[in-house]
Amino acid sequence: MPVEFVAKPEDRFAFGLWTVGNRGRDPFGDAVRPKIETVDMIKGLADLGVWGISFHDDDLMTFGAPEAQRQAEVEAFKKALDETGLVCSMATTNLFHHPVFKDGAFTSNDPSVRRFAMQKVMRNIDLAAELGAPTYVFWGGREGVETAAAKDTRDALSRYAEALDFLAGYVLDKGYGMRFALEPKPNEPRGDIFLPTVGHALAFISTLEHADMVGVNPEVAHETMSGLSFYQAVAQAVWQDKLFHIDLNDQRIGRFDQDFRFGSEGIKDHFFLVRLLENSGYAGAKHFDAHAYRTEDVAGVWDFARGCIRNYLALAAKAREFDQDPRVAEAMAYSGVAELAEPTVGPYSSESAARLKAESFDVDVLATRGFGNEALDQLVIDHILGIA
Ligand code: GCO
Ligand code: MN
Ligand code: MN
Repeated sequence: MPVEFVAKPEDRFAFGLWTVGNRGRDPFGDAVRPKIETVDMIKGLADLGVWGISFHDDDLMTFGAPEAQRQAEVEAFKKALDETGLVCSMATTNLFHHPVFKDGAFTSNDPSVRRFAMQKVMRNIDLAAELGAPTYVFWGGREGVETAAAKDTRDALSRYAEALDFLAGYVLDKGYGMRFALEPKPNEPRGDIFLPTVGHALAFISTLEHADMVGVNPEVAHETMSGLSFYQAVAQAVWQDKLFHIDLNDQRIGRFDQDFRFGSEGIKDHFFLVRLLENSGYAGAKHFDAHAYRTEDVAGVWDFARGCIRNYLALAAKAREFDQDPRVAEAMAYSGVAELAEPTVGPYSSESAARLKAESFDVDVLATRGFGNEALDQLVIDHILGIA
């Protein structure tokens, strides 16, 4: 009998309008399934116990349409939120689809394109504030190059920082109270994208004028495309109090951006990720930025959405079981997990430096210690496989 998992609004699951709305277009082929109306998407997600919905300006309002039509589209969205109790958990700007952004948005070589991009963001920030979105995401899909001859990366990063400083200034000036989250990605659609990894983004954020209101929105697929550990990226973001949002999906190393159903590929990595999110006190949206396989019809889209939630909840249950298993506690003690939480020498003082210099170590004895990581990791596998 399959185990039932029921999502509750407190779980803070969220989806982007463009995720369940994905119609299966890829660079080689056209849409394979019909459009699901925004209102139907919101109702369908509410039925699955989802808490939040996110959008790009152009998902919600037709780009370039008359203001009256755009207003009507927003009103229909608001009504669907009211009727279902879903919240707007994040908003973002489409700075990648229109040909005007082919050379970038904040980092286009054309200053008029840069100003247009910033105006587009400001207008959508106004709407995001009206809808109560706590987080505004910046994914710079077109901020990059195919040839390094085309841009001086130092200038591009200066323009990127200028845009974010200006937009943060706008949010503060208006008293909106939302925070920014930068979403790194190494490539696709550009050959090289600026701020390719979580590490690059964290370093960049520290240079910003309003660094305290800017964090990261790491995505499983993007770190994995770089061959990096998503878990390590998220853990460092948590450690630096910079995990403002997260894009959950799945991905195989070395492939194109697959945006697979959460937990469908890297089950062990996802076990550690979910355990980290659950144990770290992360209270933001658990936002699925993924889409159904291109083979699917509309029924398959809902199978996909259910699968994302089911896999998260199942891994959270596994993580709890793991943390409650006395054999795990014993194996962790043997491995010295808690010893790493003890300070090594404490803060510097001339006395403590002298004490450390005088300490003697029997390195040959120290070198004989086994850390028991094989046994500990096998318990992880046993729990994941349900044979613990
Ligand atoms: C991608 C990105 C996008 C962004 C979205 C919100 O690789 O396509 O993940 O889906 O998350 O544009 O910024
Ligand atoms: Mn994303
Ligand atoms: Mn992606």
